[in-house]
Amino acid sequence: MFKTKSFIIFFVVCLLSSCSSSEDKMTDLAPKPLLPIPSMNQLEWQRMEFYGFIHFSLNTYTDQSWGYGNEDLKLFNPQKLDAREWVKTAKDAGMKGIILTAKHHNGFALWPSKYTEYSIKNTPWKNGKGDLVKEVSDACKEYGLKFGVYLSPWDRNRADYGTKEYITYFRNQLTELLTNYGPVFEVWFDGANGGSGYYGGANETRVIDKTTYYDWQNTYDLVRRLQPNAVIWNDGGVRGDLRWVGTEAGFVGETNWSLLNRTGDVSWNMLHFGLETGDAWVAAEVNTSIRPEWFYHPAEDAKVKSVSTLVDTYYNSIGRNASLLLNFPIMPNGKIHQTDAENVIQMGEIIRNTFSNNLVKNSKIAASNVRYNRSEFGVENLVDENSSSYWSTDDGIKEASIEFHLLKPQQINRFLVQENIALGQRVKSFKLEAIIDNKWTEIVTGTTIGYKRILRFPSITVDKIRFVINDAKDSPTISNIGFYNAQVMLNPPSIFRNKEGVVTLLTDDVGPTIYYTLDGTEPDQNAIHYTEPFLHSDNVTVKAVSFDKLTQKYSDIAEESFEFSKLKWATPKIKDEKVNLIFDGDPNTAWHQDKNSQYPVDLVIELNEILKVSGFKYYPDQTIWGPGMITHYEFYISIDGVNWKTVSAGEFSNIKNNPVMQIKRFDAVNAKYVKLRALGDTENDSNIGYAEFDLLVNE
Ligand code: FUL
Repeated sequence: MFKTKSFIIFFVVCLLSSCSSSEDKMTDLAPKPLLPIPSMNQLEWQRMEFYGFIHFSLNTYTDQSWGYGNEDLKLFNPQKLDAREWVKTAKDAGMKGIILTAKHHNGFALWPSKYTEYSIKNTPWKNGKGDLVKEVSDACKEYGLKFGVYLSPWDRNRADYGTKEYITYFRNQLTELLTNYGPVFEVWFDGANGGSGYYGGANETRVIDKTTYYDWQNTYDLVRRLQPNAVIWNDGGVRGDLRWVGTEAGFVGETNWSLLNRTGDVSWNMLHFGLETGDAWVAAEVNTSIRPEWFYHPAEDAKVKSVSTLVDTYYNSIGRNASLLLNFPIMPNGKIHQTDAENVIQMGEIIRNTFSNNLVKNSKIAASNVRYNRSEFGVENLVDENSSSYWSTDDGIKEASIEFHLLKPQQINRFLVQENIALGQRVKSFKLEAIIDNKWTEIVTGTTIGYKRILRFPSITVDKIRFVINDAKDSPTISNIGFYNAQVMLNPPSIFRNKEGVVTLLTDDVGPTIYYTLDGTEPDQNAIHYTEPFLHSDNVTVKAVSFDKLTQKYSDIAEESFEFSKLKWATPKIKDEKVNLIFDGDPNTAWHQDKNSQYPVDLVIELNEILKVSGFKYYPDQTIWGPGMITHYEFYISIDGVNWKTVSAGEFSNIKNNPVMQIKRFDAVNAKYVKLRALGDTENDSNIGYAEFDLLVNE
């Protein structure tokens, strides 16, 4: 009986294969998918690579990062808003979609939701007749971009936040967003909850368990039903389709597996590097803002990420198997600031130019192994610009190399490689070698590849290069390879001075030389050649320029003036000498208060002269998710060190996810002593960490 059955199956299989097309044969010989693999939605999403975020709300009018939920609706009246302009900027930059913060933590809805009065319908904008979600989704349709929504689960406005009723409210709003505005490519559920809020007038602290309170599974089912093609982002307890990378600074780990475990705890390492052994496909999305903060703050107009920083962010996200979600903080008039728009468009242009000419497209290519010698898995697939064709090896072959012989020597400094992730992520480590001085020489090494991996290295001129896979989980399946020659980035150098007066100048690309002056004149090749940090503790203006020898071009000139020095400052109450690390001008070193201190925890600084102080800067310890970032503070000044006056108090919103420089300003006041008092910290253990502390001092 068994034999007869097997024979019939064998017969049917033979019959089918003899009638099958060559495409089917290819499938027969194709490597088996290495589980887990991405869903169709995840694949489609990954191919988008680059898309924009829009942060716009009442916060824009109150200079806040996280509104409490009681901000006045009358404030919202953007007079020059044209959503088409936002979308056009995104498109010009090379983005493929836009995600709008339809409701941030303050609960203010950018669409006329039926379920709340705290929405755009009760603002002066368009006499309450406006619907910004519609305007953005319509503009996306017009420009051919995809549209996504951010809906904050935490709602500081709602009286019922924390109860079951709120979950119904949340799902009602989600239903409105996913029903009335056409296709949505991504739904963003922010996990933040800072506790305190207005909550309909209760003005209290409400902390929920983000893994259980929102009953995610049913919310996900709702999303799948209403928008079957959308991917879900969630940094809460229940895995979505995409994962946060553990930082908002704009980079993911160089090793980046698109995998996590479906259940169980997720550590920071897992977010940042993925999990090689993970049982679910949960790809990485790098979310970052073009300015330090997510919402618009006029004080950040000079802090827009430069073109070179944006290009760097591209390599550190899309170039590391992640997507890039780049945020535009909208100004109160409803526009994207010109600098932000110009920088992102230039960045897009640089990326387009860099990757427009694959220097190995017409080279001779040979691989150490081609899967069963079949041309459908041949090396031609690597340069055919078709992401579903690929090269692969026989089963069981996990080490391989591919050699490229160029027609003539070429200068290269970028390498791009893609796996055919539809069959799973496989490569664990690889390297590049080139013939230099007649022998194969290692140029650069890498670990994971995934959807896309780009490596940067100093320019070399070569005619023979090889890509070597050292190890893979299974036969590698590579869909695309490219070598490129990117232009050197010529940006003005960054200028720093520490407490001791040591000045450091930095460029952000390998290659340019720096020249500087200290006498106010414009630097050029005849100025001082910068080779190492130098001492200058007096009043001084440093002017510096980057210079590219090859093209003989200069960057714009950077200028920084240093007036007063922190040399005189002291912290008499603190015995630990390491406290000086908070004045050393080095953002990578930090000092921590004693873990056992009792709240409030004070940092008292004696200035030893009277200064006119109009604000302070607190830079938290940059160890990612390191202990003790201050969340709530009070700031005091004093003339005698005995009588203190409060000049500023409040919260450092979102400091854990985005530990940027915290700047607080107040009316200028004379001070000989200052005190930064911590009332709470991110880990609740009073082990407060400070990387840098500084004052804003008026003449
Ligand atoms: C964070 C939020 O708290 C920020 O305000 C911002 O919306 C960012 C995208 O996510 O967690």
